[in-house]
Amino acid sequence: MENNDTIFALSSAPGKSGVAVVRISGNNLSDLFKRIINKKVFEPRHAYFTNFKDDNGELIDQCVAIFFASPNSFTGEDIIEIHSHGAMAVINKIFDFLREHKCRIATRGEFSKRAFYNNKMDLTDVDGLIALLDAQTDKQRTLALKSLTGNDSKTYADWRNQMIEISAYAAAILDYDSDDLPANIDKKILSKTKDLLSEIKKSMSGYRATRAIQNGFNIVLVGETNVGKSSIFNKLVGSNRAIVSDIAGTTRDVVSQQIDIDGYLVNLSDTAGIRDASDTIEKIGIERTHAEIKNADLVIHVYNTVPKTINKNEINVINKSDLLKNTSNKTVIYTSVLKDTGFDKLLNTIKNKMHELMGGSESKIAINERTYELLNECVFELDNAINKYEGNYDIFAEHVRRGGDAIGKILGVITTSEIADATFSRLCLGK
Ligand SMILES: Nc1nc2c(ncn2[C@@H]2O[C@H](COP(=O)(O)OP(=O)(O)OP(=O)(O)O)[C@@H](O)[C@H]2O)c(=O)[nH]1
Ligand SMILES: [Mg+2]
Repeated sequence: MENNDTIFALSSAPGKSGVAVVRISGNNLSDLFKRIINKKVFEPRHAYFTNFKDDNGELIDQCVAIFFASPNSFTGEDIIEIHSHGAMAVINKIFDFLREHKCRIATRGEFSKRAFYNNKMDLTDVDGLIALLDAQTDKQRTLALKSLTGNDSKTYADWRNQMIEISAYAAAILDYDSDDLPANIDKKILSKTKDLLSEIKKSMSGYRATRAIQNGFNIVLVGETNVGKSSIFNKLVGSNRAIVSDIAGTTRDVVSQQIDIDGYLVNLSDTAGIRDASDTIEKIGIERTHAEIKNADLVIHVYNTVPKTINKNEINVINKSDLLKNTSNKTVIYTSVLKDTGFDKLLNTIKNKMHELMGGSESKIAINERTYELLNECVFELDNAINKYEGNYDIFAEHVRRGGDAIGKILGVITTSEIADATFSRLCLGK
């Protein structure tokens, strides 16, 4: 623990609201609680209505206050929650009162940091909490909750325990008589390590899916000028966000908007139409289109007639189908912004493509940049154990042990203060 200060923060959103929640955490807060509710005795986890007064006897607000006794609280310390009216004037007055009672304002993520140091959460739980607070779509919410409720911690702890066991057996091969060890222990630990390595690698393949859920799928509309990319973009985002005109080369910059498709966050981008442009600005726009394509998870290629060659990795849309007599090609999707046709089919195809990109199933664990790096470290060590030990079980044991340490860092069981600090600073105030 860094210090024993009593800390407080506004845990609800700042600004005017119906109810505001101020949270206080520290050791032995019962006297402070008695003072707030103006009672000599109380029970934890009961809601007390109080005419909350400052030290001059002036009413601050009519509030509800709850006491959570250590260790059964979010931080593991005593916690007081004050539910007041959500006016800044009230909140400021409560803050003044708390400052006068030797409390200080919490730093970003300080509540969670205390929960971590009091073993209430491990770092993957904190990662889950950060992701949940950032969640905009339903898929983000469910993925974050899986991680927050300890699902990932169990998987990591299991992997780590297996590595500790394997490493202990490997070290024992040198120190003990083979009669004292389980039969074929050398073969067993090798095959166990291989199984573990493939399981970890498999889980890592879900990183793309997890990242797409967390940061959004990048879907980009491309095609020649004037085919109706901006019109389709506007149709999909549901507003006239991009300029539409019959002048070829209307869109010059990338226009992006976030939308929710089937619970997935999508970053949809409209781009400058591709042609042999002579105009300098249009040329830059076309360069940007190519950059967007590189960064895209999915490309929607818009045409006005069926092209000779079709790229199967893209969704091929033939727009302005109202002007066509023949709309029978099965490998493309015909749309008309003018007649408002074909968009159900287009949306369904986008949904199916997204599911396909996710590999059918979403990852067992929620992986972020921090955990991905450490998983890579683990894979590197297990790879080395298997391929470089050359009969030396001390080397084998050491690599597997390091692999286990990498997982320990994911959980925060093995931690440096930099890792913890970097994680907590991503939280908001009051968490
Ligand atoms: N008939 C018909 N016209 C359409 C349709 N969709 C778009 N248009 C018209 O086609 C013209 C070009 O549309 P935009 O959406 O600006 O085309 P764009 O591909 O974004 O063009 P650039 O930005 O220049 O690359 C406009 O006049 C639209 O009204 C359609 O489905 N049918
Ligand atoms: Mg356009």
